[in-house]
Amino acid sequence: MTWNVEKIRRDFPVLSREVNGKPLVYLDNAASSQVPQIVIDRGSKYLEEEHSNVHRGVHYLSQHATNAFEAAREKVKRFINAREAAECIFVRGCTEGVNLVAHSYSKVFVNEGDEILVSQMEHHSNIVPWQVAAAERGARVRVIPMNSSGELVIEEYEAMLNERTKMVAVSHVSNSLGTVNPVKEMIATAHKFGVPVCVDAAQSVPHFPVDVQDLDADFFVFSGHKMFAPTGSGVAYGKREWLDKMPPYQTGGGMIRTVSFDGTTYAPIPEKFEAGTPAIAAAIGLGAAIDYLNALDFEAAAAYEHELLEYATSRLADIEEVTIIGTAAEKASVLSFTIDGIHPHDIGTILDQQGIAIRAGHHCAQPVMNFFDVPATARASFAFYNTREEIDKLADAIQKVIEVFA
Ligand code: 7TS
Repeated sequence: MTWNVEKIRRDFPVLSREVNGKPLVYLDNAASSQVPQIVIDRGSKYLEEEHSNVHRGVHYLSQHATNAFEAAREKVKRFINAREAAECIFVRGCTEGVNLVAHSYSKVFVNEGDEILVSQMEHHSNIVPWQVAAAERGARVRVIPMNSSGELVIEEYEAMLNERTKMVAVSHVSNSLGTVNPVKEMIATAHKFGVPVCVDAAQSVPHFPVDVQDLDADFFVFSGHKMFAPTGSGVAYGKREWLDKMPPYQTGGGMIRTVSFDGTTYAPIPEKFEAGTPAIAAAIGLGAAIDYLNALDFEAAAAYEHELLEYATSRLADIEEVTIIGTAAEKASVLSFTIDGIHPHDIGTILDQQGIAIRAGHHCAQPVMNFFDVPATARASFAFYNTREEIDKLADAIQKVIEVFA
């Protein structure tokens, strides 16, 4: 293993702090990942030396800010291998991105009696916008089922596609189960029916390299703050052939070509979908995070992280009282579990006393909790800066939780 995790950890200042008198063990990366020093420095530099509005001024700072903002878009384009930077819309995060796609797409392409497919393991962010958009258009949302391992039932998915289907919305990686869905194959099947696919990539882009052209994704949406960038950054990628036909999601300054009281014409993409002053510092920070990932061996990072997940899975599987929720053959980063007779919130609280940060709750995936008939799970989620020692601490702390409640 060539991955030098101790060296990598030094890039992330927060990882050396203590919490509750113990060294921080940060295992809540699916909620938000930590930020490396070079991303922090890039944000500070913008605020100290370059801050100005974009796309407006002729003055030096504004041009500089515009260049930095558009350079970040180019970095996003290369990172996901989009055909053109204009297909990469800056949004506040995955939630705003899905709302943009759901509402704007549905206004043109979804009509009475149509169907939108979402999977049973989606985050609420990839369910509710589709429910609302479908209701507005007289369409209905249908659910692609999963099995007891937390894998989508692909035969049933294929049987659900028909001439009424107008969209498939599916996560690349489930935030509550860790399942890696076969989105490339699912997209190919949807395309046989002429149906576009919106991939919720919030939990894939931080964990392995992605390629929207190889996947042939129609839309591909993610947040910056789960991929080592600041909050307020995110991307809604869409193929130009769709985005050109979709109406603006929000309107106002920055997205127009001409405005008069007789009517308004819109700017081309990406501006058409970027009304108002964008989160400039956050977008530049996302660009810096991409630089950081590009400078790593991201494939090696993914392999290391996968090994961590397997190690953690085996450590927890050895504890009799623990039940792992989500046992798909293909998984990334996420380990959800329950302990007989102990509420996940109590697990989370006791672990926090040991300096161990995990998430306890429904993870914005209540349909998943209902499916497994649990109110909530405890969830450890990993990044390439976590270590086997941290997983040992997690396993030991879980033993302690069981002893306390015995
Ligand atoms: N989609 C998935 C798969 C997610 O995991 C999340 C956030 C979102 C969408 C929404 O992203 P946001 O940045 O717009 O909030 N998931 C989590 C989580 O698992 N714990 O906290 C947030």
